[in-house]
Amino acid sequence: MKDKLQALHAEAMAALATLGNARELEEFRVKYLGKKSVFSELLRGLGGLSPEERPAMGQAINATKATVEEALAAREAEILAAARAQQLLDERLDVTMPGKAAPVGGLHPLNAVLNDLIDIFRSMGFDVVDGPEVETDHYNFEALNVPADHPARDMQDTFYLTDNLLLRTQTSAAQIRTMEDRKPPIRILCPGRVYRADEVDATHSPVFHQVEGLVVDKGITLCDLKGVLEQFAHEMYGEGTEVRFRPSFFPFTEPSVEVDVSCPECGGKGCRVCKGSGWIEILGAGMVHPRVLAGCGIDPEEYSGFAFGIGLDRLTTTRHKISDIRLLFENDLRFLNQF
Ligand code: 2U9
Repeated sequence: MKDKLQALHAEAMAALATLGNARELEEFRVKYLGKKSVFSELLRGLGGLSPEERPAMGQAINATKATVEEALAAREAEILAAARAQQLLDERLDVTMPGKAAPVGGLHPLNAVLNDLIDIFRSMGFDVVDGPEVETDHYNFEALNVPADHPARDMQDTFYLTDNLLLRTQTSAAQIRTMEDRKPPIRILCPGRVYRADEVDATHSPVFHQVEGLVVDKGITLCDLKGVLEQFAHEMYGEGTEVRFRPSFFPFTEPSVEVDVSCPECGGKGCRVCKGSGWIEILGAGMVHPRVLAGCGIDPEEYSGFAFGIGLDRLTTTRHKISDIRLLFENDLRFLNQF
């Protein structure tokens, strides 16, 4: 029995060294240390020994079993430690590695130019107001002193939805609404999308963008208009920019002007951008027609105002030397990624 015990001990220790995972450990435990294990079988065999031999043999079996149990616990700890080390290796995170850059969207060039424009006018005390794109004939034309026979009112030039509803052709309607709602002093900027039934080409789109401004207060004169628009031109195109005002005509302003700046490309010498003239037109403006003020319940004897309109699309194409206005509306990432 002693030999058998020794052989079993050697066998168990050799088997232990080959164990590699939790399943093999469990199989070992059942085979050598469980109720039906080889050691239990030996203990059961004690009955066949003489009463003198029995205690020493029993002790020897239990002692051997205890060494195997200890060795098993040690092996189990080793395997666990190895598994943990492997896991740590597998899950290692190198925090010094460069991260994966998430692509970040940018501003559309129209919005970037609009933001600059808004910043400039905000610094002069203007509020930004919004209005509906579907307007009534009254707000889009009638209230702006646009006569019934004006070409803009023609079906050919305006998108009518019904006899009375249309897609706004200018953002002025939002300003009429503001004048009806607020008492002067009024200093507002109205950026927005407008519509005209134009044929599409490199310089025309049926959908385009305007930024209109309006100032109404006591004692507003053409001098105020000139001062504000000169300040705008200098901030937009640089201090040295020259500004000139040419007489013009709009039904909603009297007198009316068109405003040119010295060509930002050639400084006024003449180039392709200014078509050799040295000037580029940037906006139209004028003193709000007394009939427009009166129509909104503002007494033209007491108050006066000036208004201006800027074509945002043309401002953006000249600033970035974009040759075709259609590029602003196609959302082609190859184009947009350049800004
Ligand atoms: C009110 C009264 C008057 C707005 C004005 C212009 C002149 C003008 C054009 C610029 C380029 C339109 O987009 S464009 O084609 N606009 O020349 N706009 S005065 O006048 C107003 C606005 C509101 C109540």
